[in-house]
Amino acid sequence: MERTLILVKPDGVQRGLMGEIIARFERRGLKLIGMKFMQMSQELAEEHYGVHKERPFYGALVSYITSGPIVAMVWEGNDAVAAARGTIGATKPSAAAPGSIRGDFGMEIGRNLVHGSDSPENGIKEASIFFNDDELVDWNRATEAWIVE
Ligand code: IDP
Ligand code: MG
Repeated sequence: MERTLILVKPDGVQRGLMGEIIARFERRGLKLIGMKFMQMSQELAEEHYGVHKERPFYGALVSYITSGPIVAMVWEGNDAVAAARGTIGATKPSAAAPGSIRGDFGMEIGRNLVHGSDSPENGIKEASIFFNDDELVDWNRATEAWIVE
């Protein structure tokens, strides 16, 4: 079972798209196991985006992600990482497929609304940066047998 860290970035919150974005993952069939509304600190942003430290857009990326509140979530499922990346769409919203979150709501790479982990290993790692074990919920979903064979 994979886990993916999903963030509704500050533009998604400010534009009133939290519910819309969360609904996409919920309807897809992923299972929510953790959620918080929070403001990312500089330290957390640098830890989360440390892999991009040498990229020219790093400074702008850290100020973007810390510019307002976000929704942090952990979603679980078979192939959760790839499924969520499909629901999110390509990094550059103007090139993202219609029907994806970025393809439906975004125009620019620096305002691309949502984060999703890029590998199962990073899903586990990123979830643990944002959530303690006791903040993740083990629950039985009533519809499970209609989503998972
Ligand atoms: P991803 O979010 O689709 O996984 P990454 O390549 O991991 O994309 O980049 C992380 C984030 O950095 C992107 O979501 C976007 O917000 C930002 N970013 C990536 N490339 C650029 C760029 O060329 N200019 C500005 N921001 C960028
Ligand atoms: Mg990435």
